[in-house]
Amino acid sequence: MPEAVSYRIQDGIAVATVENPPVNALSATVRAGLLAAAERAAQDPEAAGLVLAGAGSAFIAGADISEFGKPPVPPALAEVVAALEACPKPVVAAIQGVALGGGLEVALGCDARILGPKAQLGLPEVKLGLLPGAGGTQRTPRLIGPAAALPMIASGDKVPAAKAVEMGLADAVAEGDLLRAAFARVRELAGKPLPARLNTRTDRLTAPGAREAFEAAAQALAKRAADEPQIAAIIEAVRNSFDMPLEQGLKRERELFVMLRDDPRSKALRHVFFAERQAAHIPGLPKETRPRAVNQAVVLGAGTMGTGIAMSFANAGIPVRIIETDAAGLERGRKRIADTYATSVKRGSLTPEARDARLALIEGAVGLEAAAGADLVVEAVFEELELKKEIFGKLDSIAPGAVLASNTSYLDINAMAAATSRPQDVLGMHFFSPANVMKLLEVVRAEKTSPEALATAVAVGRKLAKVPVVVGVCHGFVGNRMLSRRTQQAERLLQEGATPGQVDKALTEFGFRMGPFAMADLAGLDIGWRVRKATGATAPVADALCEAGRIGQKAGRGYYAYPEGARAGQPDPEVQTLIEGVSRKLGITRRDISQEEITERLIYPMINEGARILEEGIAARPGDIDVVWLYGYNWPAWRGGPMHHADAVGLPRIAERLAAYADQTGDESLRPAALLRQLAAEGAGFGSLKPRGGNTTKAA
Ligand code: TC6
Repeated sequence: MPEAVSYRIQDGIAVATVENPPVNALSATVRAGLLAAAERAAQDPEAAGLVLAGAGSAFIAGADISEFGKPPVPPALAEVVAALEACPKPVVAAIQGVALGGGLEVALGCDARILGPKAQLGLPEVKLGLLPGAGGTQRTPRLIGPAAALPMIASGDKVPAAKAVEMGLADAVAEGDLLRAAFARVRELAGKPLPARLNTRTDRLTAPGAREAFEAAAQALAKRAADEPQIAAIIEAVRNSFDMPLEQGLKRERELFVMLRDDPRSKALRHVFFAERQAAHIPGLPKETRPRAVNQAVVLGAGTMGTGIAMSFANAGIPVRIIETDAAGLERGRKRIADTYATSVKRGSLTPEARDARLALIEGAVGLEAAAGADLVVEAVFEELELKKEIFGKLDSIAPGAVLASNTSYLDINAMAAATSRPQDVLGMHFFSPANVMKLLEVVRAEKTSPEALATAVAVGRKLAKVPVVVGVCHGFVGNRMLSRRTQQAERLLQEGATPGQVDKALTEFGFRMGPFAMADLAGLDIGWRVRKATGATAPVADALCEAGRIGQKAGRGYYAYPEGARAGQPDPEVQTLIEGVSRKLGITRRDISQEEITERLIYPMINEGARILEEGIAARPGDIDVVWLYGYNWPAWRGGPMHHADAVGLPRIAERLAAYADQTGDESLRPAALLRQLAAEGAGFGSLKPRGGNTTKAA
């Protein structure tokens, strides 16, 4: 028998244990092992029944996602489940950890599911753009009823042990030893006629009101079903449990699974799953590196970012001190925090007790001296390099031993590090606004940052429930550097003939929740204006809007008009006149611009900048760039991130379009980057690149 599943007899019962670290995914050898165990137990005179168990912390986390898209290797999972269901002896799943996807489908082939207290059951396939493909859509409704099965499958959320028993998804939570409890269940069932298994049960389907309740649940998903193919497929498959015998229902489920699996949207979501996990594997980090403990954090600055960052620490249970230069600034920060938590309590997402516990972890202080005793300092003061250098110079001695991080969005971390006597302790921790909500954390590794400091920032980021991505020093790092290319093109498209509405529509139809101009109105145009004035940069349309007092929603007018009470902007003829004036002044003849051109001119220059970022080693992998865009800028997950999208479109096309736009507009920044041209010529994609920066180590 393949060793990924061991088989032994204990107390007259066969125990098959899945041992395929890290999460006992159902690779081909595990499937073969389970099938063999079911067949062996059926014949084994010493076995009164069979218990399935998982070694380590997971029962079975599901299919091995990395196998999807490769030629299938028998046995299929459906065959394994059918063999369990055909076993003439009782079969019990002893579930101590996660039983997800195919892992739960295996357990549904058993007579009973006995749980450990930490067990979690779920069918998360929907999050990968799939539906359960080994009977989950047919057996779950037969076990808990279609009206309960549908939302469970459509949400993909994990169900904790006690709730699983309450729903009827599992039989009991073991008191004491799980294996003993599973054995007891086998003995209860052994030697008598076995209760009906899910392949023959129909009582849940024929119960009075079952169909009506199911249709109501399906109706509640109508909007999602229109947008997400897997939701429509899940509804269809679960509905089939009423209308088709099991065999036929399973066949249709399989067809739907294959259709979804081969859809580029599911491929993109699977890419996201692995890209997010790959980001934790950091190049050049020695294996023995251990993060430092962070028991006290300090945040400098009680502005929007500082308070958001402080809340992130408190939300994760880490004591945090916010420092301001004066009492009034501190008070404004306190109010901002109190208001944010009050809104959460009002919405019901936070209990008053949890709010009080969080507030108790946040203290305020005036003056930099209060940074003494910190294990980690996150600086979030004004974006002025000289000010930051001065602060870092002082922190050096005020907070000895602390990791010193800057939340700067653009500025040179190497220069800040050079202002201290211990540059190895300095790095960037770039949060995204609102910092207590957004999941992205760019961890900026400066020239002299030590592995230990880097590991500390990554570990803290994880504790804060962020997705940390390690990037190098450059203006704007990964996310904002690419964003600036899009912003530049959005402005130019207006000058050349597009309207703000057309530009925004191109991006919302691409899948973003908001276009660049609606976003700019929401964030306020004045900040960028101030930066441009300070650096001598110009954006003629944006500048003209600001000069006319149109600084965004807060002024009731920006790229759009916001008449009293309107949340969504409305096109404003005054803006059109103003843009046309700018075009005239610049000597540009306005033209009609197709939506295709608008989309390509917004997206392809970002990809081009991503290629430069990879060339320079600022990001180690294209997947890291994708993760930055997914969690920092709400890139639509089903498009997998900009670099995955580029591979899906094909690099030759992108290189060719960029060259054509560079010729057409004379804008040399659009010229395809060397790496993009090279990969396009080789017929390769970004996905074929090896990580930069040496061997990787998974951050602890
Ligand atoms: C399905 O079952 C369909 C069946 C139908 C068939 C016809 N496959 O997340 P972590 C790796 S669809 C391959 O960091 P955690 C992961 O890449 C599947 N690899 O740990 C990482 O590798 P690394 C339905 C997998 O403790 C390592 O394991 N199931 C898989 O925070 C640790 O992962 C799911 O969608 C996999 N299925 O969370 C479940 N799962 O060390 C997906 C994990 O090289 N998995 N890996 O970086 C999860 O939700 C979580 O991984 C977890 C563990 C809750 C199992």
